[in-house]
Amino acid sequence: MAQKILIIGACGQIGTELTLALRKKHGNQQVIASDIREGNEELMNSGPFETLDATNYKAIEDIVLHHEVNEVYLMAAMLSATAEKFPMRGWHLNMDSLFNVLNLAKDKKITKVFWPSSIAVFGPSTPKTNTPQTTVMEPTTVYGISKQTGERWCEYYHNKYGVDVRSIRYPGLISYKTPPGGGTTDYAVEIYHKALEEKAYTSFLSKNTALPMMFMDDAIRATISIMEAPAEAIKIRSSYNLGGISFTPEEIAAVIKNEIPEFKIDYAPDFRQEIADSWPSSIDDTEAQNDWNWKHEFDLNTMTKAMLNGLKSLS
Ligand code: AKB
Repeated sequence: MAQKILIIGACGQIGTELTLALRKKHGNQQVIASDIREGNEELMNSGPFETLDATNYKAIEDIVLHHEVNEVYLMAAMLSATAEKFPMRGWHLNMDSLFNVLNLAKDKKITKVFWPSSIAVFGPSTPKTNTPQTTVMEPTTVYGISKQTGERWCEYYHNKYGVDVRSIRYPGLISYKTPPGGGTTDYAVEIYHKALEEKAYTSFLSKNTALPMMFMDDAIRATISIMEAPAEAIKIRSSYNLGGISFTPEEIAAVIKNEIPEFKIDYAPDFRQEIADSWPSSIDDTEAQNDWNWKHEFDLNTMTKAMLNGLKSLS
């Protein structure tokens, strides 16, 4: 059977690039983008689009049946900073959308599911550096609690109902094509925009806050590669740790300064500092390396060059 893919939340930061990458790989008509709002021109013009509320089971089912979809990537979510402001809305969106997709797979209406987890599943009692795959997990944010709960349900649906669900714990993702929205790691995207526009940036995290991060090209490659791996290679059905790079606001500013010598940074930590302080600073992804050959490519220097060149090419 030909692969027919539905991306839910296709117009967000990850969804946009994932949709375009999958369309390039499988053909434009094979990948249906869907979101509650419309996306950028490239996404809207390159293939089918459906307006979709991820919390509406019937609406997802209709699209799946109409387009004969067999694989779903569920990218819709409320991220950490926004979910702290709207806890019930965050919980409702993050959990209901996951159950909708898992239940479609349980009822054999689709055969494979990708669902993103996050480093937010970890909390202050987790070992902070080189955080292992299996460890203490006591998340303190609404978003982290929803992702940890989601992981348990993914594993449960796999064990009980044989659902082929695959997942990655994304670190902070850095990209220039589509802005992030409502995350704690968003400073590492904003900083590049402000460096080019104003040669200055005020960071909402303190200068020594190290967090795990990754350039979007690596994240898209990881997502497609876990989905393409043979089912028997995927030994973890909750979610895989995914390491990339780890840096602080001060370190990223120093690398930007190499490219833009006038660039200046100052620091005004806000409520997001507490969220960042509860998360790991670096991640051990040995299991992803062993099970499906994961290896990141971009470091802080190559990512900074790609971000600045990419943003310049868009302006
Ligand atoms: C966030 O900051 O909320 C996200 C994440 C780490 O999952 N980027």
